Amino acid sequence: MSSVLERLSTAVIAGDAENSVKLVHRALDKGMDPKDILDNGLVPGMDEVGIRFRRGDMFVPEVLMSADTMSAGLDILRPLLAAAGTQLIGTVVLGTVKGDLHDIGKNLVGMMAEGAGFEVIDIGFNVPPERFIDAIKEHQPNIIGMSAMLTTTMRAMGHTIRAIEEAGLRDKVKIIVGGAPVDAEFATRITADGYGSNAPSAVELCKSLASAS
Ligand code: B1M
Repeated sequence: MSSVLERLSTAVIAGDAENSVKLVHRALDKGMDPKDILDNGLVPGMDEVGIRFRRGDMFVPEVLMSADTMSAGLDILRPLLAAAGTQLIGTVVLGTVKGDLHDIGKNLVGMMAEGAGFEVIDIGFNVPPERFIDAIKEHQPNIIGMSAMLTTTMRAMGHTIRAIEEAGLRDKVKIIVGGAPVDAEFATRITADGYGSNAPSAVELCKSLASAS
């Protein structure tokens, strides 16, 4: 018989939110530490989802269901973790840049980053540079993540980085970019700190940047 935490990981992979909520409650009833339930139940499930998505064995709708399942479990644990003063890995502010209304990919990155243990502040789509700047001042994130899906809006990423520099905040954050028309060469050109080709790779990048900061 597998452990509650193993079954919780399996529920996340299967996108079975109802079961994951039951299993989180069962683990808490057994006296398990909320951080242990997060680190050894929910997170390994979401890590496996990332691996399968990258391999092409899972597709966007399934990943969204897994992310919802992860969020359902996290909703129960979040107040308990906060009460225990548990440190999350870091904070990520995410937005789709000015002029761009596409947010599905950005949402996927946010859900997976949350699943990996980040606090995610989603500032939406069509976000002008000044809103990114306000969010840096308000939330003091480790990482700013910008998404763009149009060749016409990817330029707004560079404008946003310049605005963050001009506001004197560039050394306070790492900046990553992603979205279909964006690539690593473009990211380097606009002086971003990194590029994620998909949601799992964006999360891996966030983890390495947060641990280095
Ligand atoms: Co639009 N659209 N769209 N659209 N749309 C595209 C992007 C397009 C490629 C379709 C096409 O022509 N074949 C094309 C862009 C062409 C170009 O610029 N080269 C296009 C166009 C032209 C337009 C309009 C201009 C159409 C019009 O009105 N004439 C218009 C623009 C509106 C605007 O933004 N100002 C428009 C509008 C829309 C809708 C509003 C109808 C809708 C968006 C709804 C929404 O997002 N809530 C929409 C959609 C759905 C698409 C397609 C069909 C799907 C996009 C999507 O969600 N993919 C898209 C065609 C396509 O891609 N097949 C298309 C799924 C998503 C999971 O993938 O977003 O790539 P993606 O995210 C991936 C990675 O890119 C990466 O990780 C994600 C998951 O692995 N990633 C990041 C994304 N952000 C990241 C951030 C990171 C790291 C990784 O770090 C921070």
